[in-house]
Amino acid sequence: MDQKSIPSFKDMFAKEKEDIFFTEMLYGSNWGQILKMSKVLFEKESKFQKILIFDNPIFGRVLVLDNILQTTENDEFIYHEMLTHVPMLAHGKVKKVLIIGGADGGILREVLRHKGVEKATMVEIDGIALDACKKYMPKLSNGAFSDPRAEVIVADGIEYVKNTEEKFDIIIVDSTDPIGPGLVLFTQEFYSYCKNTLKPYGIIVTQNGVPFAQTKELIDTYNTRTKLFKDNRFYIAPVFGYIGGFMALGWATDCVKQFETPIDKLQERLSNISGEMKYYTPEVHKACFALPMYIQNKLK
Ligand code: AG3
Repeated sequence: MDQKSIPSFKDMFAKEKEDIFFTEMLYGSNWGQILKMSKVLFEKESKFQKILIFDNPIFGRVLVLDNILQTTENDEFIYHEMLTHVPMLAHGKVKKVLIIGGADGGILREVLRHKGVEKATMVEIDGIALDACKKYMPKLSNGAFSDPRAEVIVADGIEYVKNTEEKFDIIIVDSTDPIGPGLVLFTQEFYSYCKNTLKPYGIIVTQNGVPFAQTKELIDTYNTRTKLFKDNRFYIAPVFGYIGGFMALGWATDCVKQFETPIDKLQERLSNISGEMKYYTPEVHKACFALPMYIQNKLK
């Protein structure tokens, strides 16, 4: 089904009595996933991308950008906890965090759970996506946008890291896949600006797709970042809405000891975080860096 030929999902609901489905074909035309849309809440084409928000009985509210599922209310905790707490707890003294992307506010919410954080700056390119998420997916940010420690800037992430004089302990790149507006966030140029924006013990983490299906993305990122950082590796988490098994999350830093933070330190630092974890544990933190052989083979 050609998504572009559909004028409006809302119109279809008005006319049709049959169920209506969202089809995602991220990995080419041979494999995809479909989700029933029990209700469409928002549909709009911004300057950067096509935004769609709908309800699904299994996933809850779902955010889709350019026909790719980005996050869902019911499985978002895995991705947002792992992308946030793994670098922040490994570091242990985080005061300033930079988030690139992350319109839904899930990363901002997790960052601000850390009591030691003084400022979280989020740079999101698409103001329309940001407003739509605030309005239709409020559970994701859960009040984070009104936290006084949050600074939200609507701007291009690469321009921001190129020009800012601020330095951060952690940079979290919560991007789309390397297509459309997200593409530039996978370049050597972008990573080198990020490196300059990190403090001495700083760590940058990124989303790097599903290795089984997006192998080139994994290898390209690995090769690019090996040129820039002393420690460059991936860790894994299974995110149900990102079909294809484990998702790879990228980790890069010049401070090699961050990777070795012992489990008792991680445990101790957990007390500086408010609320409960749904996925992260110090044991999961240690284990997630152990890569299955099919992934290791790609990184030789
Ligand atoms: N951004 C990552 C979406 C990746 C989709 N890729 C895939 N299915 N292989 C998520 C944004 C959540 N804040």
